[in-house]
Amino acid sequence: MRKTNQLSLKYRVPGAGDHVFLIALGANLPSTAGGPAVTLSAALDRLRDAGAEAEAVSRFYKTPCFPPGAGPDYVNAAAQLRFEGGAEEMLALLHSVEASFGRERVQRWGRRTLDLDLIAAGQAVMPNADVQGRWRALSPERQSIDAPDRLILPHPRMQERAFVLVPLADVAPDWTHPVTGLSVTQMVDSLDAADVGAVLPF
Ligand code: A4P
Ligand code: MG
Repeated sequence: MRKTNQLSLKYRVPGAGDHVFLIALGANLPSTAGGPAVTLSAALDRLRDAGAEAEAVSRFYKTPCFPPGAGPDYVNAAAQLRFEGGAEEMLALLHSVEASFGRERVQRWGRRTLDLDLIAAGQAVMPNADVQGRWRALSPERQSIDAPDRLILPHPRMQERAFVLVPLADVAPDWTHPVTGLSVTQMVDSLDAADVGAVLPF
């Protein structure tokens, strides 16, 4: 019985209970608001004003640019937001806030005034476990070339990024990935120690 419940929880479609969203924030260029850290704070204010209030915000971190040499160091953070809408609406709001701080999508993984990624919507898996798994398994060579044209949840690169997971561990250490079953703390522990050590409080 217990097993059945766990399975149905694991792959259920997003629904009314998925109003808790985890997001990652990053910037490595100044915006109209100011330097990257000022931009991240201003973006959280903008999200609150639009109805997506942060229930928890991580410390801000200085992180080396990935891929190495592609630009200046980033400031990264994570937040848990409460928003009375669906995941697609949440992503649209994140994109509109990015645009309002001057984000231009010129080059994938390029420099940016503000990047807001939707990491998770509760335990939702989108569009389904099969497609999420294919994006998660993408080879490193394809990762910088292929970008999804639809919302993928959890964010398919989250488990390999110290600049996402270390801040996320401040706000949701016990959140578990609905497909792999790993907690944020376990995902941090499975990263290269040097990558984790390079994520420093700002
Ligand atoms: N998309 C699909 N699912 C999602 C989701 N869960 N969250 C779509 C956000 N977007 C999602 O995203 C590319 C496409 O994925 C969009 O059409 C979106 O609708 P994007 O934001 O336009 O492109 P991106 O930000 O360049 O790509 P992505 O996949 O978000 O890359 P990352 O992993 O965010 O990498 N180095 C440091 N130190 N710190 C950083 O924050 N960030 C990046 C960007 C590279 N290097 C970095 C950092
Ligand atoms: Mg992004």
